[in-house]
Amino acid sequence: MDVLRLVIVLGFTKTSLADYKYKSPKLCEHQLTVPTATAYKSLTVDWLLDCVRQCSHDSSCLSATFDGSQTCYMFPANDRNCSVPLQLGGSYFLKESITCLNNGTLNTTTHTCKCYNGYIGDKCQRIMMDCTEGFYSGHYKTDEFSEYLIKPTLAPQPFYVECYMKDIGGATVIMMNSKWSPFLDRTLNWENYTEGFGTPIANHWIGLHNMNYITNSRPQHLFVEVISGLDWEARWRKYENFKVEDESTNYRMTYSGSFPWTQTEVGADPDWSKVIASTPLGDSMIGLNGSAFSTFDRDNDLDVGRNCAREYQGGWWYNACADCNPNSPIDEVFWKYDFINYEIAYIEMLLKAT
Ligand SMILES: [Ca+2]
Repeated sequence: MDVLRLVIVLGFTKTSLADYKYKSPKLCEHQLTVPTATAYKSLTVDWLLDCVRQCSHDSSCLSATFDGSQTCYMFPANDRNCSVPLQLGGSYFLKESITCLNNGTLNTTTHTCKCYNGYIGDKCQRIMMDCTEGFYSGHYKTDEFSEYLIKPTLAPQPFYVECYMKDIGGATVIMMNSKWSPFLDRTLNWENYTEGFGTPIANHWIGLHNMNYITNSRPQHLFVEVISGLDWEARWRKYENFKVEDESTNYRMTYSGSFPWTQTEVGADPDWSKVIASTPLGDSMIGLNGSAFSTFDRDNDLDVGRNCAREYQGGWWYNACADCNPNSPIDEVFWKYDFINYEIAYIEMLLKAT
């Protein structure tokens, strides 16, 4: 290979390797003839680019040479001193070190980035669209629950949510109302429910805007968890393909089906290990499918004689009115089926992408 061809090959190589993870070839500035590394693999390739590709795909390969007889030698060491011997006309390249973006940290053994705060990708270059994507990216699989940034495809800006990672296989929390946080204020109005209130981990509502972005960016199932103060068991119910439409419909809510959810169903999902009561949650959202959202100052319910939101002291998809009332001061919260005589201590709703 003459000098001109080498330059052409390398120029093309740098461009073509843009898709490869972190790694691009770097020529040694000088060439010595004393070997200090032993090749662990050699193979015949047509030209330098093929050698570079082979090395890029092989996690053990940290440097390689391509000699004049079309042999690619791979080395397990990143020889910064360029001491690997070269035949006349051959070339030697190194994998460059990885740069982790957005405060990601590099594992120098595996040469991979560990991302934080909701960033994902090989270089932590992108914010996850929801918690489910974050879970399956592998960066957060061992986390339990915490606050993360997400950016659903349709959202103009990223925003913070609480994610359940370890136990639920990546679920985005959209509301929580419990007796262990400050009570929800009964004066919360349309603007409050649209924009969201509270903070993740404590009592909060992520806002109808954000629910619209998450549920329209890709299909999501809604999980409702209710814990009673009587037996302290967590009862669950699943609403498939839960969707919140935009403001022009007053954030109309729809779902395709309602299902009891117990540990039996959980067993079908290998990522879901949270202990859930054998008694499922009843369907207290019955009759609400297709309802618009109402607050005391925006009565969109279907009972012309009543203002359900004012009467129930909360914001919700009331019809006429509802068998559940998750968003009022906790002592006013109810979930009629099957909690008629139970005092509810905790209610939480999560979205998991399908
Ligand atoms: Ca009304």
